[in-house]
Amino acid sequence: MMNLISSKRRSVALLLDPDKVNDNIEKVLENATMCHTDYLMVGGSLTHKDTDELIDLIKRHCNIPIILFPGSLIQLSLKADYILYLSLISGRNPDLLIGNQVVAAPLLKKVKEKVISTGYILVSCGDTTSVEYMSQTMGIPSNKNDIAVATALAGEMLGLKTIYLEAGSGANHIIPYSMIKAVKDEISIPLIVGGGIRSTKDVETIFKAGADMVVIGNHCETNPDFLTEVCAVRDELSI
Ligand code: 1GP
Repeated sequence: MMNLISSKRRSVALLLDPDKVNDNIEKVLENATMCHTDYLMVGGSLTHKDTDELIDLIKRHCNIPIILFPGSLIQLSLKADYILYLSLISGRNPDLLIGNQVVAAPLLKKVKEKVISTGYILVSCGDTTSVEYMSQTMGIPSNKNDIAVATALAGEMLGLKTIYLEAGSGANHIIPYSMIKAVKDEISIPLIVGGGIRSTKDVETIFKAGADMVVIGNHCETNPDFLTEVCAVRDELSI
């Protein structure tokens, strides 16, 4: 299971927010399958729709593994193939650092093998994002690589299994190359990066900086071909 996010092979995850899923979903899944999308992530900052329902629907239409990316406790589902057990280690909101994890632990115990403990690190990349506002935490300034590195290292030494650098959905710009690289150079666990990705150049930058997995959300909703282009970049860089 731990090779889900392997440092040996780059991967692409398409983020599906249950609130934003519409009649197009079958087409989206067909396209995701065609371009060999590695994972589908399910979750969002303010989602209130039934996560189980979306996961069932996805499973009826494709075989891409599903990673739950819960924005809150009400999004918990045991039906996903993997569950990101997120601790918002860039923030100082105790509920998101450990409180919610305690509430969820007895339930998740049943599916321990699916759980991936994740150091979730917000980085401020422009205007305040939904995740910053909803979490009531500030992201790390995008020019403070030393803080990002120290935070990621703390996460690794606390025993977390992966680090997720998050600019926030719709961020004005991606997390800078130098920050991703600085973090990657210091940690030995896999690195996920997402938020504000709008071009293949962004994807290339993030992969070249050392990300093991990129997560794309918003931009695929308006530009369905984008996912194919992102997967092509992954493939080119993997040659
Ligand atoms: C996943 O929050 C991101 O890390 C998704 O961001 O919607 O901007 O791609 P976008």
